[in-house]
Amino acid sequence: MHNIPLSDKRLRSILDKLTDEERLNFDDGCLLYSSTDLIGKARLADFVRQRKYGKKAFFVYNQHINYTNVCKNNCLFCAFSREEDQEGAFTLSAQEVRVQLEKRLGEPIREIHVVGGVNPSLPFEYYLNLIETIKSLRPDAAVKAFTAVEIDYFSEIAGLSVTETILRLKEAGLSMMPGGGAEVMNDRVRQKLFPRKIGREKWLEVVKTAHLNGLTSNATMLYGHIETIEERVRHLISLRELQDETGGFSAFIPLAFHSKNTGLSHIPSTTAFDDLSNIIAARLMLDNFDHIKAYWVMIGEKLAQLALSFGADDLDGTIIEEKITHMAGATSAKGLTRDEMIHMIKAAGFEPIERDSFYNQVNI
Ligand code: V47
Ligand code: SF4
Repeated sequence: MHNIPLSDKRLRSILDKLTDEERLNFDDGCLLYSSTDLIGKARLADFVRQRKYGKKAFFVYNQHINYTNVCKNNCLFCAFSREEDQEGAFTLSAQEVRVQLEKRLGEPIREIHVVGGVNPSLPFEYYLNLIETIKSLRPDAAVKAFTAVEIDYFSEIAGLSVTETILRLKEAGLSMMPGGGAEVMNDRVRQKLFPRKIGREKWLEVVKTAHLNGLTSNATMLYGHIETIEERVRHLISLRELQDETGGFSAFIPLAFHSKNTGLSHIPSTTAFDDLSNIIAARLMLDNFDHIKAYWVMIGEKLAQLALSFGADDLDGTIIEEKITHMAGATSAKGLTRDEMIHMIKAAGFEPIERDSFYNQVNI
């Protein structure tokens, strides 16, 4: 281990800490982003990745349902949302969700990933009914639904505490929460990009409540817009601190900003260097997170495959019909087959492990 070649000598102190399994600090995090010794820092991330999983790489057979794109939050970085009366606005009825699920009933789907906008016209019962409908058609799949943003909103319209709201959703069949809506947990960034959406304290509080009530969740960070390296590192440290308290996070997913059709369309695409540096920094800073996902929808299939050697251990899933990133100009496929995922993983020298939402291996 000590022989790992590092062109950037400043990475040596990080190597020493990793060897001793010592926690990295804020300055280490900043160095992991700013050092241009991409291969050196990748070796550090791969060392930790292999210590945990060897050559295993996970994926899930999943399906996405976006139930509405009507949203009152108007985040500047979003190409997905619409006003209620705007062209292209949609809200799926339970029957329409049923039809989407029925189209793929023959496939061994393990996870249904459900998210939508904050739609002022829907009552709390709509969401309970949505989960119940999915569960009735897919009793064996985990329903991974609603970000902290949505759950906070449900508690407001239902007149219930966040705990009660979560318990009602659990009773209806909710299994876990996806990691969206965190963006960059920082007031400066929030004021400029998503002033109407919940901020750091609320996001962390809702997620903590979910964890304390028996739900696991993921966490994300939207990078590549106006945030600084320091703001990214503080975001990671906030997640790490909550994970120390609850242990409820399952995976972290860095989300590469896509600017097309957004209020920030002048911002260029993220670079491969930055996409991979985000995977590396996440793997090394989030020492208490089991899984780091390379989300192929956002960084493309080819870079996601390489990310497996830069600290990632999971490629998310087959998906089908991704909308949020494609409306913002993503050029990746809208879905992949199981065979394509297996091929991507094997061709990179890794062992594909098909998993369920809780990282139990399932037989192929
Ligand atoms: O919350 C919105 C982000 C998120 C854009 O938990 C954008 O397993 C890029 O959270 N460019 C939704 N990103 C996606 C998400 C997710 C994806 C895959 C797996 C999991 C999981 C979670 O996408 C939103 C927002 O942060 N987003 N607009 C955009 N233009
Ligand atoms: Fe609404 Fe989410 Fe888009 Fe923000 S990112 S406008 S909360 S759908």
